[in-house]
Amino acid sequence: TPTAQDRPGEHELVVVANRLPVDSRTLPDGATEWVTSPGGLVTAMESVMRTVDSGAWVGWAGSPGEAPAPFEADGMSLYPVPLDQIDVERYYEGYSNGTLWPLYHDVIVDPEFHRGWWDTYLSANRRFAEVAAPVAAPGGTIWVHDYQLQLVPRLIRDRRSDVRIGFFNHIPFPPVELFSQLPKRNSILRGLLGADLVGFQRESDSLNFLSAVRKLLGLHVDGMTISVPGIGAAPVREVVVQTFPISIDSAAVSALTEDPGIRERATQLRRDLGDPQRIVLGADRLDYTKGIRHRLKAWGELLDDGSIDPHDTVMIQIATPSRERVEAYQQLRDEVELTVGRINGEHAPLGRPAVSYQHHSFDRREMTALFMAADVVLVTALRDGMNLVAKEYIASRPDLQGVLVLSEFAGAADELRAAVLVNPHDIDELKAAILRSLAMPPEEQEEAMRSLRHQVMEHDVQLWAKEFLERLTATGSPQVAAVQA
Ligand code: GDG
Repeated sequence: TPTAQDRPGEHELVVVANRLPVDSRTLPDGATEWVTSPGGLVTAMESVMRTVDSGAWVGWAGSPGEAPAPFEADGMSLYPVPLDQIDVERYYEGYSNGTLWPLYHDVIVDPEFHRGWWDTYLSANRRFAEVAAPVAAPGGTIWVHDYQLQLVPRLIRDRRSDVRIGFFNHIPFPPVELFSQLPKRNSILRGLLGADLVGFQRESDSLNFLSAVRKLLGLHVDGMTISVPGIGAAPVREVVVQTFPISIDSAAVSALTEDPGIRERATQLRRDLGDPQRIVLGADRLDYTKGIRHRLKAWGELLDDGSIDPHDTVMIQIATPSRERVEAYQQLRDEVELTVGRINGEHAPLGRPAVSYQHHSFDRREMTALFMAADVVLVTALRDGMNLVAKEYIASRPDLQGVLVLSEFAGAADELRAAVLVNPHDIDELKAAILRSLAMPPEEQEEAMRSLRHQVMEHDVQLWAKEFLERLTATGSPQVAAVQA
């Protein structure tokens, strides 16, 4: 039920995401300072926020406990949502990352279902909606992001019939046969259907969602439009489903490669590794969806076979720490580190690695230097909404050299057809793809990279955000629909 606090706010565009685009830093005198964390979503939003008079971002500030008061950063108003320790354990680590994440990624590990986690997911989603609903201007736009907040569109809709609500899912949407496992699955679908526009990364995700809505809720679907009956006397609403493959700030990434410091660093990296002829790179969050174990298995076998000489060719695997309190991630880390240790024990020449394994994060400049130095990048995800690393590698190669090995299970495979596409479960195929990439003549690399760059430079994250918001604006305004009915 709408409350007095739900009178409209002043913001034309409100982004709702699990995290605010800032991190807090404690100063020596004990005071808190906010530092913006420049992720992809922030970049995308910056470009569209500039086109509106007043933009806001609603999200968790990153530490459990009381939320700081709303504040301004980078021309945006930030509205922190409070999450306590129990919320972090049950809503974030539990339901979001222990239930939804594995279920939506083809049950690569077993999803855990706990009723207590669901209750907290609901109450946390309610809190995001309570903060977001009152800040949007009359007839404004609210854009909700990702699997942690699937109930938020409906919870906002219940409070504000005048706003346009968009939802974008950054991760896959599973086939109905898997989605059906989820207890409370219909509540999730109804939560999403509070939006006017529901966006997904790839066509198969959109189709999976439509078929879940049809089969589990029995709603009428016409093409990509769902008719949602109103409650009581409320009119039927139309919800549009559409595919919007996310991208990166391509021009900014490409421009970094002109930086003399970064160029020097790319050369130095190769020297530091003992001047190998070839560098093969993997760069991922340490997540079981990324296929790091499959990649290492293939690499280890290529060394065992003698197909790769560790004196000539080095693999770098960056595994950025992630979700370290979730058990499946602790187990994955142990397995990966055991495998890397074995490979190095058996194959590394004295004083240099066969696999240079880095379990920490690098800054953007260092990442670019790594992409510039890498002859081959391995993206072997077992399931991935999009995979931005693939696009970042391409944007980092204006020299048109380098080969991208890309899993067909990453969303990026729909667009990046000129990559060396692989099924990472087929270890022999993966090994053959790696060898083929390492042996690819420069002209062939250039031809593929030219086509890949054409795609990535044209379709950047700014265009992605613009297209989503334009489509959202074109959906029928709920207020107008109500008057017509
Ligand atoms: C989710 C979906 C979808 C990684 N290590 C470092 C670092 N990174 C950066 C990469 C890239 C980003 O993190 C990771 O993005 P991905 O798309 O590869 O993967 P997820 O984190 O799983 O993202 C995914 C995405 O949302 C967007 O919709 O594409 O499918 O799962 O930008 O470069 N960045 C820095 N240091 C590191 O060590 N600076």
